[in-house]
Amino acid sequence: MAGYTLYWKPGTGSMVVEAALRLIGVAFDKVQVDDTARPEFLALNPAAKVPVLVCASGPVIAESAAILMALDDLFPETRLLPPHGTPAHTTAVQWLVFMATNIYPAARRYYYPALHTVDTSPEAAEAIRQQAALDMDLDFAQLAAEIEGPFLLGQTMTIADVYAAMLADWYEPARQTPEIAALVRHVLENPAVSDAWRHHGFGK
Ligand SMILES: N[C@@H](CCC(=O)N[C@@H](CS)C(=O)NCC(=O)O)C(=O)O
Repeated sequence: MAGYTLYWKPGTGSMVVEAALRLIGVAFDKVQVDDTARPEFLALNPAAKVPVLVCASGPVIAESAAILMALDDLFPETRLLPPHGTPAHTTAVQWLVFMATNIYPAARRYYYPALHTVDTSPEAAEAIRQQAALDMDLDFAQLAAEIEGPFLLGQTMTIADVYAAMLADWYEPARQTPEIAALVRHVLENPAVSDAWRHHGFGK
């Protein structure tokens, strides 16, 4: 058994965690979760969501941004994020949290609007979906305006760039933004990232 086990599902946010593990180059096992409501999986994450990373040393970590920050702490030499204590580190963490708490949930409302209202009418679901699109338009515009180019923080890719590319793959209008399109192109030039991208069925 490897030191890390990634619980994953195609097309989901586990992609960025797989990319991080591949960038680090550490051995890891993969467990595909077909049903997040199964008791064995709920014991790992009662929120019934992937990704989850189980570390052989003990910790079980849920929440994509938390997993990435934990991996950065464990393997600082990989530079998933800029060095601790630098302004660049703080900025990268800010973007990670911004994306995880704003864009990721908006994408969920966009694709699964009926799960986000007690009103069962098609009109209610459509209203949720339209608002989610407006929210993502604003959030991606904010992100695009801050991209130094080609990556968020300039010439060096961080895991926040991979996160941004993942979210953009879920929302076509984001990919029309030239700054984001360029970021995605550059992110995918990294073989570790493009392997995780393909394995998760992104880019379709
Ligand atoms: N805040 C969580 C969100 C995770 C999330 O929403 N995961 C979705 C897939 S993208 C999920 O597992 N949904 C339940 C399912 O697919 O059964 C994170 O950042 O990890």
